[in-house]
Amino acid sequence: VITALSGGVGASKFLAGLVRVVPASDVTAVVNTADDMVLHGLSISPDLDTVMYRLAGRDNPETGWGLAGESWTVMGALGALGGASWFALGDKDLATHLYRTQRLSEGAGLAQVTAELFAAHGVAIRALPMSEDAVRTRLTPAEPAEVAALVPELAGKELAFQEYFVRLHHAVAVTSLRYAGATDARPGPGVIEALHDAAALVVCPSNPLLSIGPIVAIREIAELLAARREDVVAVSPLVAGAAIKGPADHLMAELGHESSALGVARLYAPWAATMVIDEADAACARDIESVGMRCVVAPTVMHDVTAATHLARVVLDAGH
Ligand code: FO1
Repeated sequence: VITALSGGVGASKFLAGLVRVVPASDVTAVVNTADDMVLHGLSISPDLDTVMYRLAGRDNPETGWGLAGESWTVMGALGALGGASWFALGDKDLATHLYRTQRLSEGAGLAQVTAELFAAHGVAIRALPMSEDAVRTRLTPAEPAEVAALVPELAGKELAFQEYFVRLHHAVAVTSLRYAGATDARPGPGVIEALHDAAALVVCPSNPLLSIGPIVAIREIAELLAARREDVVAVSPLVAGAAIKGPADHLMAELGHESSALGVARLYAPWAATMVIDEADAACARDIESVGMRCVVAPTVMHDVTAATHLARVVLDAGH
């Protein structure tokens, strides 16, 4: 079994390639849940759903999140009532949140509900929420006035993740980030076994601070990864200092990390022995080796599933 630490869009693309190299039933994804939120009373798990929809072949290729061929009747009606419509929940996507919310209210755990949803979508990989305890990413804006000008009601507040990411379009600088609840959080059901038993451990090309950071903020997960450091292969999501999608590059810089494959390597070096970096960053390879990691240079930009498949092969070879 291959166990992969996973965020949303980048991870889902990588996993779609990985299941072309090994049987989907041999893949376990430990998925970030620190972006999860309750909105309109619904339990929303964006990264789990992004992985599920892409592996089901139902993803929306324009957005990277949500479902293809979506309609927006409910959001339109909600907006007309003056309800919160900044976080766009499509009509079909809403069914996922209704199902999850109902099952959680019946006492099922998030891991169980996730297994049910993946099975209903015919997705054969095993997706494990990193934790069933609430771990939530929160960010402090650098310029309160900037936030106040964009969304007055967020003025002076520490931002919940989706307020930062979606409501403010990750366009405001931040001075700090924390994973609220991580100190006391236990790994989700099956996570420790999946990390312990895996033949190979992979870190998907996901945001180091927003997607991978929360997973390794759970102490038992960090300890197990460190113990298996030799077997951990990570893919840099930064190419030539830039993120393919999302705020990883400027967020790294704002929080005092170099915005480059080397900056990612410094974050991962305590618990990962191998980094895969893009050809555009070949000049970084020596520096990455000097922080104590092996470095493999390959094309990492997943333009399509063929490129993702190639990258998955490189990553699996790098682990041997
Ligand atoms: N991202 C957006 O940029 N705007 C949205 O309105 C939005 C809605 C949304 C609904 C369901 C879902 O599962 C994801 C959604 N996302 C949206 C994506 C999501 O907030 C982020 O991509 C992740 O949390 C970051 O990995």
